[in-house]
Amino acid sequence: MSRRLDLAVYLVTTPRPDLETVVEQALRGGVGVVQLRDKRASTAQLRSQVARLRPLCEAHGATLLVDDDLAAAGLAHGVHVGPDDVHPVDARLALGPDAVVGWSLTDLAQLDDEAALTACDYLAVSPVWPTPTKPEADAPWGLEGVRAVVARVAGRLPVVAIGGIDAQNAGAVAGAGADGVCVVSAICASQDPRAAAAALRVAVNP
Ligand code: TZP
Ligand code: MG
Repeated sequence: MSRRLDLAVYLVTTPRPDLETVVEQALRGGVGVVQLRDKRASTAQLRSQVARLRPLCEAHGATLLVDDDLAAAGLAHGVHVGPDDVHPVDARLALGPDAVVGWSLTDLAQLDDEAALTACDYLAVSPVWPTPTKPEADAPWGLEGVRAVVARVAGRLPVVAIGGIDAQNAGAVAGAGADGVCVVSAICASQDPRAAAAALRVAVNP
């Protein structure tokens, strides 16, 4: 990975007609990573969304990732995968050394997978808290889980957390050692995505 990766405030998108507007506002507010996540979209649909979002992200020095779909991620800056998706080693092989590869952690045992850790650029503790945005998510880690993961990989890989994070609790997530917070609703459900992103940035880096 040769890109500068600013994980402090990381937006995971949810499908909506005005996605580009929300992403642009969030970028203005200081989002450093945008992950395009749409479980129902085809690869062709994801690729056309990437083509529209990538210039926006690059204009703000931000990184655009795609959830799970390697063919679409090849047009972006990288991919985010979970434990049930393509393995990080295979993602790295497919996308090459310059791509960003992120990996969701739902179980501490994943940290025993040395090859996966070597292939990744960051880890995402998922979910830190229960969230209506992803009711099917695994058991929540809580802040203790964030601390446990950070203790295992500190100095090796940056760690972000996702699930139920907002401007009120983002400071606690950073205080537990996370390098950044990933959010869907704290930005996407806000009337003012720019202000919401800016508030998260202040909460993470007061
Ligand atoms: N993965 C784990 S929790 C989650 C995802 C995609 C959704 C997070 O949404 P929100 O609205 O920020 O709680
Ligand atoms: Mg996935």
